[in-house]
Amino acid sequence: MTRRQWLASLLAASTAQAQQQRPNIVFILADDLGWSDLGCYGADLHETPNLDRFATQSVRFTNACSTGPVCSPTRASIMTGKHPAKLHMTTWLENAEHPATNRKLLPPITKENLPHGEVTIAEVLHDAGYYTAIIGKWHLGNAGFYPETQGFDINIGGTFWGAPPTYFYPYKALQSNGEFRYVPHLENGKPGEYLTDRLTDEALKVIDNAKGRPFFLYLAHHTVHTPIEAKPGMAEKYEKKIKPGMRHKNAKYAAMTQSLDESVGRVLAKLDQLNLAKNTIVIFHSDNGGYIQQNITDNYPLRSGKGSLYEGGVRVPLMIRWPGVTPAGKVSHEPVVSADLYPTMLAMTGLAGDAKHNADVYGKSLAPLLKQPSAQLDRDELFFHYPHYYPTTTPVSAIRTREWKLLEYFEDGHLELYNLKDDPSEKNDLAALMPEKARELRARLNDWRIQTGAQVPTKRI
Ligand SMILES: [Ca+2]
Repeated sequence: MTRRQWLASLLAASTAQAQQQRPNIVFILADDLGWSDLGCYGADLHETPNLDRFATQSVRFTNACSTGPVCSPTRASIMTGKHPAKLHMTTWLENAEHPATNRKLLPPITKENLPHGEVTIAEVLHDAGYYTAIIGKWHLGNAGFYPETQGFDINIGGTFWGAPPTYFYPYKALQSNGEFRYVPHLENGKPGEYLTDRLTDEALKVIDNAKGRPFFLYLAHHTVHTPIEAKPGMAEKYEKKIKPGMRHKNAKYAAMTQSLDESVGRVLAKLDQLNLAKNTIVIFHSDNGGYIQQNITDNYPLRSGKGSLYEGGVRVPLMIRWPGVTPAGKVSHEPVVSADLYPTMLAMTGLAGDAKHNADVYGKSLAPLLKQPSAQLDRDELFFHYPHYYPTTTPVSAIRTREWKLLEYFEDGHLELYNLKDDPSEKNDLAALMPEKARELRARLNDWRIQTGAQVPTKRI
């Protein structure tokens, strides 16, 4: 061996060792899971023993918000750390280029595809030697913009669509609008096979296939999004359990939540079994508040649900287990947002990412809170922007501080002001009583919209 070869082999060995020392990341994202849907967040009907146990091993956030009140905006912010308003991806993809034209305002036309120029967390991790896999829902672009083009080695199931046609194999069906919808790469299933279980099987294979390489497993479950379909025999237990006065009343939804919980239990058990838990960060989160139409769920004590910028639309579960760092079973009450997870993942893996991209990142690293859950971040407010219609809302922006929340509705410009400390259910609008506070917060919100280049709705002619 020449000296040059010897040096090269030494360098390769040390690079491999550095890669091995980097922690794996398992990021489990639930779809439409509401803030109070889990036992450890106060659910009354649902049973989630695995997630409740995970809470005792993690830092659990009580004021975590999704960056958007619907699917795609939050997912874009997780992938890039940027605000959906900055990305011009403020609504779900199927809605992006076809805004409502029969309402008082005309919502902006927004982007369907996450641009290739964005540096996704998968790209950063992939470039650092990680084996990167998405299992489940993508919802960030058409075929030319699928996960394979954004840093993922493996894509099982990720497409343009935001929901499966059915949770049962073969996961394909003709929709009422004539569209044939399917979930790809799940061939060779068995009749009766259930999507949440199958995606978990695929996730476990990723962990096996990593074979010593650091891995990033983004398990983006479709559950508990519609269609509300439970595994046979699982809903009956909840039917019997429902009592008058319970806030959750949907046995099938409860069963779907149980399937999600079982998936988390299987993934955590796999990490234990392969002795990987000590070097694997696990994040559990949801992409927006619970869906309150059709009596599916209830985000009590929070107001409203998916689509809305009241707390029920954006407050979601978030728990993070960072081995050797997070104290077990602690709670952080600091307001945080999904976009924070991008810089958090950089901090946890010790990777710098792309300086130019990072300059436009909205999120802040949660590492200080994961080390010291009673700490506060150096950030005074969070901003939300949804210039679109949904059954729960008209176009709206919001600013929230640790104590205050102001919503500005675009149709008539009216402001609503709530004190979240005294009034977490947002029942008492203080805007008329405290006009100075409302004006101050409105000015900060407006400044942020201008700085961010947020798209706003226009008057219909
Ligand atoms: Ca969603």
